[in-house]
Amino acid sequence: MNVSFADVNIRVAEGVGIVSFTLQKTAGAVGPVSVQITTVDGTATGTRYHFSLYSSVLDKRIIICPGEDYVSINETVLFEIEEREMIVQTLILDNSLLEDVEEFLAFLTPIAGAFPVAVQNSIAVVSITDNDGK
Ligand SMILES: [Ca+2]
Ligand SMILES: [Ca+2]
Repeated sequence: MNVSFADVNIRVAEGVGIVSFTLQKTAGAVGPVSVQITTVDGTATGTRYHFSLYSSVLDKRIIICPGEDYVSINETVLFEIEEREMIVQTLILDNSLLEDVEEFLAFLTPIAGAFPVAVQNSIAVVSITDNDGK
């Protein structure tokens, strides 16, 4: 059984809000299998933590992501027997800095389980295009 990124070259605008990775399971439908999806910084800088605070002015809670460009992923993804495709999403952070196109990588790695799984097209590159230029 194989799990792969459907698209290994993903281009998003900084203001897009969310980036989606489509994971596809092919070559057989036996058994639940797990893979790990992990992001690694390139020129784009991720964050692994958030904090929240309450704004009495807005009467709302505000979630702050102190990273600069996107929220990192380090998740185990389980495909059930019948599942062929899954989408993993994370946040792209819209700052107000004028920047070049920045990139980060997402990796798929197999997790040993009852059913063997291999990964193909296991590296996806996300390019974030700045939206603060003139
Ligand atoms: Ca911006
Ligand atoms: Ca920017």
